[in-house]
Amino acid sequence: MLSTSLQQAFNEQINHEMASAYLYLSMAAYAESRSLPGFANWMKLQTKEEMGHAMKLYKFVNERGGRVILTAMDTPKADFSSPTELFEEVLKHERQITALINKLYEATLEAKDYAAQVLLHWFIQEQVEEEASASEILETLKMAGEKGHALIMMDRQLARRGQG
Ligand code: OFO
Repeated sequence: MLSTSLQQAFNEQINHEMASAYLYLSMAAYAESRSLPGFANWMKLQTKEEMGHAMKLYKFVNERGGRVILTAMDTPKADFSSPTELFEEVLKHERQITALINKLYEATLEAKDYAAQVLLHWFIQEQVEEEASASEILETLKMAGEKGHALIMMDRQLARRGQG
């Protein structure tokens, strides 16, 4: 059985994951508006991944006899000055999520909730990948620049995400 305080902490993380999905969908919409379908593809797949994260936590809370309570989300950022700023925001956001996952993990250590710790090992590992992929794309954008050909190439590369 999940403790009351862990139940609340897990519900908060469900909110953060849903807010991540909402933010990435907003980023996808920005990319569509800039005629960058590859960037939009990457963001829409990211939205699905974040929904997956939220659902993993949702399932866990229910399996442990807890109660999922959903709460309001903030309006996500809609405007970005450039595709590079977009990925700067992705990386910043993922670093914030990593810090939240670490905090949640600390709460499970305090509560000696071993099952919750095992679940969070997956999230801790996932954050390593999330930060690495955002950082790699950001570095390429910085190196190659955002003008003409380089941006088109990057858009094509991001269009391939999810194609196996
Ligand atoms: Fe982007 O990893 Fe969940 O929030």
